[in-house]
Amino acid sequence: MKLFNSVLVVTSLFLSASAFAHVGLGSSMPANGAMLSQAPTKLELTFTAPVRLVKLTMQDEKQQSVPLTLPSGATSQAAFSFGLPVLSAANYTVNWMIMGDDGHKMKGNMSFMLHNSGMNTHSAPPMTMEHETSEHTAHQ
Ligand SMILES: [Cu+2]
Repeated sequence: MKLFNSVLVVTSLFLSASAFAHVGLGSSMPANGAMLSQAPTKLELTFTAPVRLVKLTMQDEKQQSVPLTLPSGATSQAAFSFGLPVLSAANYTVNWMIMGDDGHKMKGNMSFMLHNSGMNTHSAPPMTMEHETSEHTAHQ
């Protein structure tokens, strides 16, 4: 009984500690919140620890999906790279579901904007603060 109790204590300590250590997205290319004028040809996601990618979707603001091919292997890895089709100007959101080696599933997302590279899509220079604030707060 004493052993059983201490196992419970250790387990709950571990659980509360691991809540802070959950895997998340470390970095990405394009970066979360990026505003691009050239279409990226790759999507790269780097997590803070090796994970299995359970689900990955990418959509524009009209819910049009961009096809992405998940890695077929079942081994955990921290960095993933996906070739992208030719993207048109839109706001894209990438949603993922990952499973860390602790067996916890985590969900998250990141988004970026792709602007037309043409001259007349912006009346103001593309990177002004005014533009970033007005458009980017809308798709957080
Ligand atoms: Cu923008």
